[in-house]
Amino acid sequence: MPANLPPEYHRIEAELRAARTAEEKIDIYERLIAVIPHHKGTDKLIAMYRQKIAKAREEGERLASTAKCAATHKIERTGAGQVCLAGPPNAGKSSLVKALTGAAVEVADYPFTTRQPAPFMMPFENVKVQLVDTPPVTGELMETWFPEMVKTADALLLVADLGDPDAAAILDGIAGRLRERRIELVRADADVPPPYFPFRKRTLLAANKIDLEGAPRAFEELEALLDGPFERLAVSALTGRGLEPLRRAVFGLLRVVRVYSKIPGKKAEKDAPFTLRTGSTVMDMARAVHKDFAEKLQYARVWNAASLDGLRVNRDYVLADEDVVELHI
Ligand SMILES: Nc1nc2c(ncn2[C@@H]2O[C@H](COP(=O)(O)OP(=O)(O)OP(=O)(O)O)[C@@H](O)[C@H]2O)c(=O)[nH]1
Ligand SMILES: [Mg+2]
Repeated sequence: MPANLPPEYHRIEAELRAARTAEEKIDIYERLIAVIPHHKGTDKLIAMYRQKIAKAREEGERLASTAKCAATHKIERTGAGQVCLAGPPNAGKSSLVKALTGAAVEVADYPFTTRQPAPFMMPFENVKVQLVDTPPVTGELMETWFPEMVKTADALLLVADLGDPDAAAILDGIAGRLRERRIELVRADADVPPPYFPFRKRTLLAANKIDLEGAPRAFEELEALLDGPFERLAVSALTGRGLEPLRRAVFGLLRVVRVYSKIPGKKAEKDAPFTLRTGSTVMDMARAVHKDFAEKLQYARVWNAASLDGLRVNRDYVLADEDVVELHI
């Protein structure tokens, strides 16, 4: 047991004895990780709690799936990344998903139209981003599975209703409720380390219904009132205004680069990029292509629109969006 654990650690640890459900245990493990000072001597302890969280989640999911509800709330990530929507009833979440993906999403002028989370694929240039449409949430109304879904998504798209004079208060309520679950909403360009606690979620705000009379003014007011540090875009699912910048910004939330693999003597396949986390190196790309490449990689050549024309680089070279890479083994 490493030394220098603060007194809160022992207080929180004592709560474990009374914890019954997987969710209670996860909550305690998360709080323990939050108070453990992070340094070399505590790595193992933190890793142990992470493992316990994973186990408790599995246990929780097993139990919940027998109750047949949680299984429908877990959505497997596909495409370049997963972005979860969040917003109050009738804000236009499903309308935005429908407009951005072209899918047949149910939309109606009464609240609680969407009952279950559901994934849809949004094309952006040559990649697809998974958008998860969700049932409405507010500070008062948020089922327990919702924060868990936000935690596992790559990023969050908050949707505000510019037709609602209380839009700012409602968004603050949502952010507050998520904060209670240790989810902190941060800017799209914020650094998000591995899931230390609290969870940091890159967030974008789509202020919808900018077509309504008085909405531009409501948008300005929202800007002035809102607490969150995230970027805001005024959009209309109805008229399409602002949707292309929104599409690009949603892709930007993922913080990935698209890189193209090229075979010597041939052209790059631009319609099938690899999507890698921003900051990935040539070696990370080799791993994504095939394990043989990762083991035998000697060097790579890189082309890009900006300046490189077949430059020879080593494995640590950090790739930029749209780099063309020829791996040599
Ligand atoms: N004027 C205007 N109306 C919109 C816009 N987007 C959505 N709406 C309308 O707002 C209503 C609610 O839209 P939905 O997309 O179902 O809203 P939602 O947020 O998914 O609602 P829930 O599923 O109940 O949470 C519908 O009547 C839409 O036609 C918009 O940009 N402008
Ligand atoms: Mg909906």
